[in-house]
Amino acid sequence: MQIEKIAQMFQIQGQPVSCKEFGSGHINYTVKVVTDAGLEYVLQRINKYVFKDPVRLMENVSAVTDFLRQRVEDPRMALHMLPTREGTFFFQDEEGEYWRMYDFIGGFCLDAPESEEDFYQSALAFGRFQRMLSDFPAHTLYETIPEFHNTVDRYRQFKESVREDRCGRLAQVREDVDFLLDREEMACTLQYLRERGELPLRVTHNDTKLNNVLLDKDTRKSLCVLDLDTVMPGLSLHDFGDSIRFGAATAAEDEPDLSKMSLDLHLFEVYTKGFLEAATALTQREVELLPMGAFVITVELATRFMKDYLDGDLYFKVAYPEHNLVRARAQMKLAADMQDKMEDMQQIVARVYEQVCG
Ligand code: ADP
Ligand code: GN1
Ligand code: MG
Repeated sequence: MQIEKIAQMFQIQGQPVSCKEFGSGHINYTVKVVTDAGLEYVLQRINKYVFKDPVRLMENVSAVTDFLRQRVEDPRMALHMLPTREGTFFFQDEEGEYWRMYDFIGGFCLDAPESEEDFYQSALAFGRFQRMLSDFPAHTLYETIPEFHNTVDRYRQFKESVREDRCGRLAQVREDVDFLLDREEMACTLQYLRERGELPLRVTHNDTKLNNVLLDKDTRKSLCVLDLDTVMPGLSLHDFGDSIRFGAATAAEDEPDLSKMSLDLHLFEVYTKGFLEAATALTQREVELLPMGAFVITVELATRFMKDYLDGDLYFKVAYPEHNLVRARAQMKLAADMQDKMEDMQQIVARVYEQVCG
């Protein structure tokens, strides 16, 4: 079915005059739709391989966006979904694909911070997001990807792919696999604490990359958080950690030159400040474990990229055949640097906590 036709299934104003793929997400197919009435929309095809029940996923997104819209002063600070002409929040085409439509929010997303202020703004956005959802009824949320940040389970899946070696790629990556296996115990720390009830379960975003935050094009202040497909009960430490992994790294997530990849401690400090200022009052334990959150999520993602490489690139969009391997290695290099800088990070957190909450 033509993309223009799909766009017309939703309650848009005017006729589509342009439909262009955009954004740099790894999961959904995203199109910007412009109409002859001068309005702009975002049309997305939900990835059915990743999200097994798109209808329940859309119920989550709809509940969360409704909830947020009642709490923000500027409508651009929460996503707004457009219903179809039949009044549902998704359209299913004849191939069984699910589509949804958002109002386009005038602003921009960054794949790397251009200044420390950009990164600070994203910390405020994710911190606010967590705070605003602190009284959302968490039990009503469907788990869109079960065990999404259960690192123990991620390792189980990774080891399964290593055993199966479906594409015969293992021989080439033995050392990388060993690197990850050597860090399994440490990477599973947060999951063990979660299972023992030592960390509070909160409504979290679970995919807190910088490019999931929209910045205002004039003021560069953060407007809103995007990509709500993985909003589920989870750990604040994963949200904090994923932002650090992506935004406080000295190179892109898929940098092939590993000598360029490390953790920027100054950016780590900048984000910590914004997050502690805006997030729900974190427990002492959560605050102490923030640096561990960064390490855990980085190793976890490395196992996910490596698993996908071994499986033959089924999950993440890839631009070239070795892309997942390059991504995995970049994350491993970053994780190793985080391990070396663990004490520095802990000192920074203690200092910032004293300034912000002391
Ligand atoms: P993915 O799961 O593939 O990452 P996202 O929901 O993050 O999908 O969307 C991909 C990109 O599309 C975002 O990084 C952002 O640039 C852009 N985008 C998504 N929704 C909107 C919106 N409502 N307004 C403006 N841009 C958007
Ligand atoms: C995916 O959807 P996107 O591109 O924002 C992935 C995240 C990874 C990220 C790595 C649903 O995020 O978990 O951390 O890629 N999302 C899903 O860039 O798996
Ligand atoms: Mg995204």
